[in-house]
Amino acid sequence: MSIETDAANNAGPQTLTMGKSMKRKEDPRFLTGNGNYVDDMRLPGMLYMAIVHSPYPHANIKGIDKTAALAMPGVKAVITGEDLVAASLAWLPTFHGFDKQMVLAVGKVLFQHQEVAAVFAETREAARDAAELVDVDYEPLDPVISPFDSMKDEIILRDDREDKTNHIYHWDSGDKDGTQTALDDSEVVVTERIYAPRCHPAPLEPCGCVAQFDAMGRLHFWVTSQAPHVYRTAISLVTGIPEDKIRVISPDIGGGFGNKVPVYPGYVCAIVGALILKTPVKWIETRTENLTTTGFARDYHMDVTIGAKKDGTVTALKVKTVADHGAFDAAADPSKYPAGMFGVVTGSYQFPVAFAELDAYFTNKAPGGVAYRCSFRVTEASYAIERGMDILAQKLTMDPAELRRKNFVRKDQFPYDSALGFTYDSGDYEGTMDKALNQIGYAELRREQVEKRARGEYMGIGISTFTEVVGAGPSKHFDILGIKMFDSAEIRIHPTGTGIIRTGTKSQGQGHETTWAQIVAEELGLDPQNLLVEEGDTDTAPYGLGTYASRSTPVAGAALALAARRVREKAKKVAAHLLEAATEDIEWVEHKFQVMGAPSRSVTMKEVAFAAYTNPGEGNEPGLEASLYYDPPNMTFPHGAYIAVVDVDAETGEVKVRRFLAIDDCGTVINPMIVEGQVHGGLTEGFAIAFMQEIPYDEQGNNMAPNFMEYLIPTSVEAPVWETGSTVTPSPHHPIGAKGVGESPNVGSPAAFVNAVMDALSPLGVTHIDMPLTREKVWKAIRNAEAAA
Ligand code: MCN
Ligand code: CUN
Repeated sequence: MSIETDAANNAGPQTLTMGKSMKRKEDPRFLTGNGNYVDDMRLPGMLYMAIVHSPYPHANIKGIDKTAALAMPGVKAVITGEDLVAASLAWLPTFHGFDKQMVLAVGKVLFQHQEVAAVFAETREAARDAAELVDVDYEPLDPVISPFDSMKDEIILRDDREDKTNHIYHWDSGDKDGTQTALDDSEVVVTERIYAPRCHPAPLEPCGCVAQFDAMGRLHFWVTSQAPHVYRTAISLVTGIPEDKIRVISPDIGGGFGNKVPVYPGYVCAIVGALILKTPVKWIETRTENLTTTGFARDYHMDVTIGAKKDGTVTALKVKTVADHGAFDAAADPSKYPAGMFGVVTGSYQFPVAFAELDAYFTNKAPGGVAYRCSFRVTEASYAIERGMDILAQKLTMDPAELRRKNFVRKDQFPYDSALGFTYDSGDYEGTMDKALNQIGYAELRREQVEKRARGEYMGIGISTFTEVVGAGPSKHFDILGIKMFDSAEIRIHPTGTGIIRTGTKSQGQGHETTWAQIVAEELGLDPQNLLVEEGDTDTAPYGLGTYASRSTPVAGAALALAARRVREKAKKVAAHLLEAATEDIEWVEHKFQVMGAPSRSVTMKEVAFAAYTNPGEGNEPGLEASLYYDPPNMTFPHGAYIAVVDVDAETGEVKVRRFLAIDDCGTVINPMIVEGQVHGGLTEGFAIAFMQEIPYDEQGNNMAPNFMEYLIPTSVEAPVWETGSTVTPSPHHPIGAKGVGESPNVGSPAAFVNAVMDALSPLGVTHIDMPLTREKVWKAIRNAEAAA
C-alpha cells in the first residue's frame, strides 16, 4: 500500500475519492483536542454515579446498610438490587437472548467486582467515597473458576434459572459420524488442546453515559455505544419508556474494539437515578471497572483434531470446544449464533468433512464473551485452524507453506461451500500467500534458519493464511434481540452541491467521516470535503445495527453506494430537463451527465443539485435526497497471508519479533491509508494477545489483571515494525466490491506469532504453548524440553 496523502489532498475533488489516501476529515478535531466525548458532557445540576462492587466471586448477600453512605455530604441516593426488583428493573436481557444479567446483585453475587449498589452524589469524588461506605454483609460461598469444574454441576451457580445446571448451551455444526469415520481412516492424525485465553478489548476511553430526562419526560442518553439504535430499542424494552421518548447519542468514542457493544448494568442504574432524582446523572467507568466487569473476550478451550494423508492432503477436521462464559452469558453474538461465526474454523482449506461442537458453561468470573476485534469468535476459530495446520506440518516434517498450498481452496472454486455451511464469496489464497512469501524472502529466511540451527540458535518463521467472515448479515440468518441485521444510509444533497450523509453505523476511530464521504463522492461526482458525515444520533440517523464485526463497509458501505445511485437516478431526470433531452438519452460518464453520443452536452452533479431546488423541470419532484436499507445477500470473506520472523533467546525465553509482514485482501479498497492504519492497530493488538495480555483468575476467583500494571497495553516501544501489502479480490455481491478489514489483523496475526515461536523451538520437540507467550512460559518450555531430551 502506498500512501500518497499529500499529493491526493492537494489535487481536485475526483482525485480524493475511491482508492485514494485522503487525509481523515475527523482528525483536525481530534488532533486539536476538540473531540467531544461522553465525559465532556456537563449539564446543569448533573449528579455523578459510582458503583459498589463485590470483593467476593461467589457469596450470599445477607444485607445492605446504606446509612453511612447516605449520611455523607452531597450524597443524594443509594440504590440496590432490591430497589430495582421493586421497579422490575433487576434484570437485563443479553443480546443473543440465551440469558439475562443482573443489573445490581439480588440475593447473591456471582463474580468478583459484580455491581451491588449505585450511589448518586454531587461530585464524582463524593460518589466514590460514599460507595466505600455502603456496608454489604456477605456470606462467602465456594467459587467455581474452571469450566471443567463447572461442568460437573457439583455447585450450581445460577438459582434464578429453571434448569439446575451450569451448562448454558450446546452448539454443533457439520457431520459428526462422517468426520469420525474419516479420522479413523486417516494415515496421520494430530490433536492438540489449544486455549484462547480470556483477554479484554480495553479501549483507552472506558465505558460511560449521561442520562437526562427533559421537561417533557423525554430521555436523552449520551453513551459510548457501538450500536445506538439497538440501545434505544433495548432501553425501551427494559424500562418500558416508549421509544419515541428516548434519544440515544453516541458522541466521539475513544476506541470500542467490541467492548462497547453490550448494554451494561451501569447504564440502567444511571437512567434509574436520573428518573428518581429528576436531574441528569453521569457515570464514567474507572479503568478497573472496565477490566473487571465489562465484556471480556475469548476464553475458549479448543480440542483440535486434523486428519491427513501422508502427502499432507487434509481429510477431516474435528474441533471440540469448552467455552467459559462467566456468571452471565452476555455474549453479543447474533441470536441464532451462540458460538458466533466459529463455523469458519475450516479456514482457507478444502476439508472434505468437518465437525465442530461447543459447550458453554457458567463460572464465577465476569460475564461477557463479546469480542475484541474479532468478528464473532472468528479469532478463536482462525487461531485454532492456523495453529492446527502448523502442528500437522511439524508432524509430517513438511514446510508449512507447502502444506497450506496443497490444501487451499483454489481461486476457481469460488463461490465455495465449506464443510461447515458457509459460502465463501471470493478469494485468492495461493496468490496472496505467494506475494507474502516473495516479499519477505521466504526461501532465504529458511536458509538462514538452517545455518542458525546448526549454531544452536532458535529462529522461527510463522505463517498464517486466514479467512475472515464479516458483514452480518443476511437478515434471514442474523438478528440481535430479534432485530434483523441490515444497515442503512441517507444522503441529502444541498442546492450548492454539498451534502450530508447519515448511516446506522457508528465510528469509534475507524474513519467513517472520511470513507463514507469518499464512497458517495465517487458515486455522485461531488467533492468529499463537502459531504458531511453524521452518525450516532438516533433522532437523525436512519435505523441501523451499528459498528462491530467489521460490518460497516460490507453493509452500511453498500447501503451508501446504492443510496447514492438512487440520488443519481433522480438527478438524471433533472439533468435531462437541463440538457433538453429524454431521460433515456442521458448517461453518466466520468462523473458527469451527458447526452448519449454528444459529449459536449453535459452537466455536473453540482449544476443538477442547484437545479433540483431552483428549476427541477416539469413533473420532476424537487429536492435531491435518498435513503436506503441494505440487506446483504451474503457475508464477505476477506483473507490474508501473514508471516512473522522471530528469534528466541534460549537462555531467557525472550522472543524478538524481527519482522512481520501482513498481506491483506479486503476487496476494493476505499482509502488505503485508513486500511493500513486499521491493519497496524489490529496487528499491534494481535501482538499483545500473543505475548502480553490475559485476564487470569486465581483459585479463589480473584481477577488478577484489574489494571494496566497487570493487563499490558502495547506501545510503539514493544510493537515490531509492521510491513504491509495487499491483494484485491473484490466481493462479487457488494456494490463496490469492498469487504471489511477492521478485524482481519487481529484474526490473522496471533497464530502467525505463535507459529513462529513454535517453529523456532521445534528442534526441541516443543509443539504448543498457550498464549500469552511470556518469557517465563517460553523459558519453562525450553527447560522442560531439555530435561526430557
Ligand atoms: N475500509 C476501506 N476499504 C475497505 C474496507 C474498509 O477503506 N475495503 C475502511 C472503512 O471504510 C472504515 C475502516 O476501513 O473507515 C474500517 O472498516 P470496516 O472493516 O468496515 O470496519 P468497521 O468500520 O465496521 O469497524 C469495526 C472494526 C471492529 S469490529 C473493531 S473491534 C475495531 C476496528 O474496526 N475497533 C476499532 N477498528 C478500530 N479502529 C479504531 N481506531 N478504534 C476501534 O475501536
Ligand atoms: Cu469483534 S470486536 Mo468489533 O466487533 O467491535
